[in-house]
Amino acid sequence: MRKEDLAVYLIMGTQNCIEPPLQVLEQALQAGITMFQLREKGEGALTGKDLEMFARECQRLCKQYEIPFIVNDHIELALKIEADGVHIGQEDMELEKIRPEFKGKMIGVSVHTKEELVQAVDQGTDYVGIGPIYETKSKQDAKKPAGVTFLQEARKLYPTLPIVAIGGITVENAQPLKESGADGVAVISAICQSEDCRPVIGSLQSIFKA
Ligand code: TZP
Ligand code: MG
Repeated sequence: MRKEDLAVYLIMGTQNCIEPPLQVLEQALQAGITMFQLREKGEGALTGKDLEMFARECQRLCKQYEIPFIVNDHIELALKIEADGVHIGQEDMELEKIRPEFKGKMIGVSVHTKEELVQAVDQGTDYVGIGPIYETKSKQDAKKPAGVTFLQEARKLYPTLPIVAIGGITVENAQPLKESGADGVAVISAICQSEDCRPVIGSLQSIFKA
């Protein structure tokens, strides 16, 4: 994968948005997000055919703007609709097991410890997500905010690994993440809960695309 794709990585599910989700996604694509992950989770989350239909709509928009379309957790769905990749956590399927089905596609893994990081890299992850860096309201079972220490450590260990920082990231607190070695930031609320996501995306871009 291209590390540049991680610069401004939008994660979104229908439950995250204050405006209609497809409208949020299209506006974010227009404003210049570099990657998109559909993360449909929690109370009222779409399932089955409804989820598939929504995923296909998101995918169609991402194709139109030539942005990678990643599916969180739903491995079967990602395969069925031929998404550009999947993102998995430590509780999900093991990377090694799914790699054969995702040859030539992206697999991203969330890691919180050095052991998890080393394992993900050894198993051939395309990128890792590190966080939560700051306090987040968007993930119910989020771990305690970890700050930048582990991010810095990960960058030292793997100078060329694509790394995206996640958790409570806003325009105001993003700069230290660049300095700590992140290739980009993955955000939910900074975009989905904003009245106008365009200036947010513009500012994040100017930090990470520079
Ligand atoms: N994983 C770690 S924190 C988080 C996820 C999915 C939520 C990030 O959302 P926000 O609103 O950008 O803090
Ligand atoms: Mg998961």
